[in-house]
Formats: sequence, C-alpha cells, structure tokens
Amino acid sequence: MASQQRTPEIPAPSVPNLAFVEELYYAWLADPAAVPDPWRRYFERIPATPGTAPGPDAFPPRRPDGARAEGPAGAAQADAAFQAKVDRLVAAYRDYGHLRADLDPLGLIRRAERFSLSAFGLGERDLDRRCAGDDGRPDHTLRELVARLEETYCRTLGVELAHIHDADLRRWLEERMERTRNRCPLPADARRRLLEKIVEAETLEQFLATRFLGAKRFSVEGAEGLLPLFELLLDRAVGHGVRNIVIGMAHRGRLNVLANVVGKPLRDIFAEFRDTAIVNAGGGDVKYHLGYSTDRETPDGVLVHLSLSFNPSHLEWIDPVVQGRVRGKQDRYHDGDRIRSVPVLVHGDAAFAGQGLVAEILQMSELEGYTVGGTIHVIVNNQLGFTTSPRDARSTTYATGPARMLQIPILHVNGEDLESVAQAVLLAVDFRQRFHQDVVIDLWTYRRHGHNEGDEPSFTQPLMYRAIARKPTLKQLYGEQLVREGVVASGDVDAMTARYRARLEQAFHESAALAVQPGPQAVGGVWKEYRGGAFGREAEPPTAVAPETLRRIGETLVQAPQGFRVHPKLVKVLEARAEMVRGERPLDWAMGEALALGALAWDGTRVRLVGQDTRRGTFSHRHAVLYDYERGTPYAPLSHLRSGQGPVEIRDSPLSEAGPLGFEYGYSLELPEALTMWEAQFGDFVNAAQVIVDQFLAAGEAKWNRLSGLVLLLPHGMEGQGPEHSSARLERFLELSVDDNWRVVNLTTPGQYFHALRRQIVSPWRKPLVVMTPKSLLRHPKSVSPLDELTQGRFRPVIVDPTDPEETTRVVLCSGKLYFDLAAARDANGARHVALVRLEQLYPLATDDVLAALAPLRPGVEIVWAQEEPSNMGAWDYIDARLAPRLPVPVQLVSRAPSASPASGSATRHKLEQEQLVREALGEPVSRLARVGPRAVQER
Ligand SMILES: Cc1ncc(C[n+]2csc(CCOP(=O)(O)OP(=O)(O)O)c2C)c(N)n1
Ligand SMILES: [Mg+2]
Repeated sequence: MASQQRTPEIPAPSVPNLAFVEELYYAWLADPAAVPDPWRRYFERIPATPGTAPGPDAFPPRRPDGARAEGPAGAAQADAAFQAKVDRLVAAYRDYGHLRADLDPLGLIRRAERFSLSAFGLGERDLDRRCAGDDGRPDHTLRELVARLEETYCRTLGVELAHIHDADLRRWLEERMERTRNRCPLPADARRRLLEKIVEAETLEQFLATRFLGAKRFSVEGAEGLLPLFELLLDRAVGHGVRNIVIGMAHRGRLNVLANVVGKPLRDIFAEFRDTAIVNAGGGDVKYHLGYSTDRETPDGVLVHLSLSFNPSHLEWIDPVVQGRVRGKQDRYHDGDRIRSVPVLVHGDAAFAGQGLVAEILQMSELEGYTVGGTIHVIVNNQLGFTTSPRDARSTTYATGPARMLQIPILHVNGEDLESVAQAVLLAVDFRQRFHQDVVIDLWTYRRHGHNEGDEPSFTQPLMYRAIARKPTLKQLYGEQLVREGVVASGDVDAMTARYRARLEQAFHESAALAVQPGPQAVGGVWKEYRGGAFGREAEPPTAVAPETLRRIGETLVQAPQGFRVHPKLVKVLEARAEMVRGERPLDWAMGEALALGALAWDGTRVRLVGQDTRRGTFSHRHAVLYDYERGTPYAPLSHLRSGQGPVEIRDSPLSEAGPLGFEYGYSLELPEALTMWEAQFGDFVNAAQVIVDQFLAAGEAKWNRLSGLVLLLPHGMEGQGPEHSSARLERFLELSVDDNWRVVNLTTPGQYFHALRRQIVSPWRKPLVVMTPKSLLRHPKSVSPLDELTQGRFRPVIVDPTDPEETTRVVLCSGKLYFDLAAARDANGARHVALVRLEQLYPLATDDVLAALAPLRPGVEIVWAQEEPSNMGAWDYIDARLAPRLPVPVQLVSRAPSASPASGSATRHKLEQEQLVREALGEPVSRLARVGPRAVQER
C-alpha cells in the first residue's frame, strides 16, 4: 500500500504568522508554482486570480498596525487574505496617491492612472464586499473605501509621505488627512477675506503694469493664491502662539507680499517705482530686493511682528540668513521651544530644485546648533524657471525633490483650490508646531506673463502660454464661485476692486509728493546704540582686562569639574594653560582666544563660535570643549565662568560653508550685542561661501543699511601644504574693502587677537571682522604674548620693531606669519639696518601709523613690501594702490612669482622658495629658483 504523504499542518492565519502567509500568498498570486504544494492547494480555495499580483517592485506591502479579529478558520482566512489586498491598496493610495492628484491649474500635466484593482488581486466583484478602511472601521464596502481614498489623496492636495519611516509622524499625518478627507471647509467670512486678498493681488499688479509700463515687477499673476495662503498661514501661526515671522523670498510676487501681507505703505512702493530722487548715495538696492517689517494686528488684537527680509538676486542664498535671524530672535526672547519665532521661506520651483544651498539648509535644519524648530517652506511653483521647463531643470519628480531627505511631509497643492490650500497650511503649521521640523507646501500655479514684464514667454513655451491665455484669473474663478455659493453678491467683486483701486490712486498721488524716498529702513530698535558708516579717526577703544578678572577666568578655563576624566594627553595642555594664567609662561593663541571670549562672557556678552571641527580646533589647538575620557560627555569650561555670565555656544558645523556662514551672518543681524564667529576649516574653503561674502558681508550695509559684527576666522599662510591649504584669498577681501565696510586683519600675536576680538564688542561700530588666522603660529615659540599684553594696551593696527633710525636703510613692510621668518633671518644675520613693520590691520589701513614709523628714518631709505603669496595674490595689489602712493619713496615688491595656483604642491619647493623670499626681502643677493610649470602634454 502506497504510503500516504502527510500534508503539513497549515495553521490558520493569526497575527504572528500573518506576515508569512501574506508573503506566500503574494508569491502564489504572481506565480502559483513558486509556493510549496500544500500552500498552493490552500490558496486555490481562495477566490482570486493568480498571476495578477504586482511585481516585486510595485507597492511594498505595508500593514496597518493593530490586530485583526480571528474568526472561524475558513471564513477568517478568506477575509484576512481579502483584507490584506485592501490594505495594500490603502497603502498605495497613502504612498502614491499624490501622483494622480489634480495639481496643475493649467491641466497640462499628465496624472497617473487610477490604481487598477486587479493589480492588488481585487476585482469589480469585490467592490461591494465589506472591509476595514483607512480609518480602521470594519464596515466599509470596498467601493466606498476607494472613493474616500480618491478624495483624500488624489483631489487637489497630494501629499508625499512614502519617504517617512517615522511611524508616529506618519500616523499623525494620515489620521489628520483621512479624518478630514483632506478638506478644510472655510466659513463665509474667511472666504470673503481670501477673495479680497486675491482682488488686491490682481489689482495691484494691473495698476503697476499701467502706471509703470514695462518696469520689472515679477508679477504674482497666476500665483495669486500665494496671498490667501499667507493670510491662512498667519492666522494659524498666531493661533499657535507665534509672534514673530521672518519671511525670506525671492522676486516672484515679492512686491505684492510687501504691500498686501507685510503692509509696506503703497506710497513708498510707488515712490521707489518713480525713482525720481536719489535714495542712498552709497548704493541701495532695486525695489524688489528691499525688506520691510511691521507689527500686524490680528482681528483678535494680537500683535505679530512680520519681517520680510531684504535679499540679493542670488536665489536661495537668503535662506540660511533668515534662519540665522530666527535663531537669534529665539535666543534673544528665550524661546527655547522655538514656537514663537518662525521662518517662512518662499522659493521658486526651479531655484528650490537647482540650488545646492537648499540641500545644505535642509541638512542643517534638525541639528542642535542650527535648528529653528522648523522652517515653513512655500514653493511658488509656476512650473517654469525663466524660460527653462522642468524637464531640463531637474531629475526629481517634483521641484521639492531635495526635501525628501527629511522626515517631513511635502504637500503639493493646486493653487486655485483655496480649500485645499487652507488644508495644506493647517497641516503644515500644525506639523511644524508639533514636531518642530521643516515642512514644505508646493503651491502649484502658473506664470501669467513672461519671466519679467518685458519678456515674451511664447518663444519657448508656446503651448503653455496658449493655455494661459485662455485661462480666467483666480479673481474671476473664485469670485464666481463665491457668488454661486451665495457668499458675495454679484456686484461685490467689482466693488472690492474699485475700493482697492481708489486706495492705489491715492497712494500713487501721494508718492509724487515724496521729495526724499525712504530708502532702506533706518537702524533702530536693538540696533539703536550701534554704529555703521565711516569709522572716522577715533582711537582704538580700550580692550584690556583687569589682571584679577583675567586670572579668575583663566583658573576656570584650566579646570574640569569633579569626576571628569580629562584625556591623558590633554592633562599637560591644561597644566600649561594654568602656567599661562599664573604668568609663568607666555600665552599661546588658543589661550589668547579663550581669554578674549571668556572676558566677554564674564561681562555678560553672548558668544557663538561655529565651524568645522571648531570645538577641538582643526589644528588640535583649541580644545574649547573637552570630552570625558570614560563617558564621552562634553564639557565647555567657557560656559562655567560664573553665574550671570553670557551664554557661550561653541559648536562643530556640518561640512559645508555657504549654509553655515549665511546662518551666522543672519544670527549676527539679530544680536548686535553678541560676538558671533564663523571659522573655516582652512581659509581656502571660504570660497565655497563666496556668495555670502560678496552679497552680504561686503555689501550688506551699502545695499540694505544692515550692520553685522560677524567675525570670520580663516586659517591662512603658506606652509608647504599645497595649493588648497595655503590661502584664504586675502586679495579678494582687500579688493572688496571700501567705505569702511569691514575690517581685515592678519595678526601676529595672541594679544593682538585678544584685543581684536574684544574690540568687536567694546566698540560701538558693528562691522564684519575678517581674521587671517594662523596655523603654524599656533605653536610658534615667538608668536606668544605675555599676560601684560592683555591687561594693558589695546589693539595696534601697526607694529614697528624697535630699531635705530640712524642705522636703518631698509624698511620691510609685511603682515602675518612671514614676519617671524623675516625677524629670525634678520636676527641671525645681525641685519640691524633692516626695520620690520607689521601691518596687523590691512583694512582700514592705519596709513598715519606707517608714516609715523617712517618719519624718523634717514632720507633715501628703501621700502619693501614682502609677502609670501605670489605677486598676483596676497595684499600686494592693494598695498600698491592704496598705501604706496602715500609713502615718500616707491615701494619694491618681494613675493613669490605670479601664479594661477596659490602654492606649490611640493613642501621642498615651498621651503626653498620661502628661504629665497626672506633673503631677498632683507636685501641679500639671491638667484631665483627656476620655475617649471606642469607639462601641457604628458610624455610617454
Ligand atoms: C543663483 C542664481 N542663478 C541664476 C539667477 C537668474 N535667475 C533669476 S530668476 C531665475 C528663474 C527662477 O525660476 P524659479 O525659481 O522657478 O522662480 P520664478 O521666477 O519662476 O518664480 C533665474 C535663473 C539668479 N537670480 N540666481
Ligand atoms: Mg518658477
């Protein structure tokens, strides 16, 4: 008798093995032969069609949490399998429903097809079966469920969630969307108010178009929905307790936002358009770059401070600046939860997708050192960047692609459906206030005219612009809708338009009478006590600190708390620092800096120092934050000086320059009383933030009348480390130095560094300070200062070595570390005829101090400018143009030969060049090193 093979026991699906059964089931659906016989026979009893399941790359299974009821085995199994398919359908809607949402007001984008039921193993016959739905209720028919999902996820609000793997966060969002079906019905008075904003938006643009024919205004038309969005956003934010909103935005719709959101007087805007008076002899900026701020009162009498930040043309570069400003406000107002001050960044679709800075600020957004509790991003997505279509502008599906790196929702909304816009705003603001993360609203719109008003858009987008020409404006559409709904009467829209137009006429009339245009807002508020403009000829302020105070600060700096295990190698460092405090050994750079920051904090000044590897210091010299050798916990001695001291924040930054530098600049704009410092890893890398230097630091005062006392620490100096570790491009800073826009220093002693840092706070002037900081000098035995240098005196822009005027025949002017090489050679050679004069501050130049140093010398003395940089770099061109003409005799140059690259890659060559340079500077005869460039063609 043939033995009967036993069928393995197949357990009824229960919660623990459901996943396993589901996997098998889907494998069987795809290919019945792929599962073992018993399972195949089992599944064959379930009414479904094999071979119709989605492939492995289709929607990954995702089961809602929570157990399902177990029933009598057969029915329960069938139900469980059916429900599993339904669950996959629900998951697909949640993850991909946005792909078929109706987002484009022009209707030109092809939307994804409706999900086919068969792709999920479902069919028409299942439509009236009962199943558990997205809301967890068990009593839907599949038909109802699909309708609900279509409505929630595929109408005019499409939400990207698939990238979020934080279950809490997703559940919160899904629950919010599914409960409301992603709708936010608005009461009649709110709808009327939104209509009014749309009327204002359109009427202002048309007024500007007729009164200032052809003037660039980067009209909001086609994206009028931005104005209602702001109304809704402000309301919701104020409801959450927000009292400060800083807006950063580019050109598109900016004038309208200034006038109709922030409340800049129309009269002033028109005066700027008339452009008949000189606003600002120093420069100023075009009207659509200017900022404005006001206190706006809500209908409930709550005051909220709105500030639209000035911005440069460089798209997206205002982003970190706005965030830094908000962080500054949060620090100033002790908003530790970061719920009272909020940044709103309005982006263009092409810029958001294209500019790398966006990735930087997103990456920074959740770091302790940079978080602002979440930025609300709004993309004014007109589906064009100038003339470029999205297909040539990005590889991502949406313009918001870069935001998917974060665990945040991305809300795509049709800008013509204001109920959906309202829902997107609610979700965004509530999400930001609850989870303290960024959030993105992608407002789909179109651009009614060309990029600017003089542009012909149909050259490049003929089809799109044919569709736009046929399209009624939002005012028309929404007005008609509200008339239909009985919210406004048929003549109301015209009446609203006429009323606003009358206001525009009045303001236009007044603007003609404005003899002087307002220009950038005057410095006021927290800035009242600080000064911009020319430094004048005032003496260096006193920056010395009493010995007793320094001693007390120093003692704290060299101690770790009880039980803290200092790294064995740092014990010696702290001991050496203790000797410095006791005056037993001269101070080094790290200690000069620590005492400067310490003395400021001691007096209550806030200090913030951020950069790559800044806590330890790239060159392992700073150790401003110690890490317990056993537990790894950080300890920053500067934060433990005494109670009531200023807060000290020393942090490491992400590996980027633009975002972090922009952020610190923004921070410095809010806190003039704080010492804000940014450090580059090597000064060379500051060029990765060149836009921030050019557009903000150098020109911010000239363009926008905004002052900043930001300090840049840029390790600089040629030490044989190759072309990219040698130069902070001093020449570029000097080229940009004019109108006392900042200070540029290249210092030789810790004492000078101490005074320069303290001067930033002690002096009422707020100007950026660019410091060429040392590398080898950090440990140079001569580049040290006795304690006295800190307890007496002040900053010295020029240092003249003592020499005998009778003996001196050659004056060598120099700056920075080359001085020590020159001094060593001079001393070694007994070259007493050479006088060394150090220009510690290169801008502004203390020309009188140089002249005073030369005055006692005999006529006929030679004057040399010596620099270690190639002659086309460093300070030479600047010295030649700005100092040399003021000196009694022509200045000779000693430098490396001109070069396209800042330094040689060979340390040996560097050394030879340096020796030769020093000898030449001292007037010794030298034969020049032959210069052999890289060969153009490699010989084989
Ligand atoms: C960094 C930078 N590169 C280029 C430009 C020139 N530019 C000005 S507006 C614009 C198109 C912007 O497109 P988008 O971001 O979609 O904004 P839209 O004008 O469509 O509102 C370009 C390329 C610029 N201002 N900044
Ligand atoms: Mg665009």
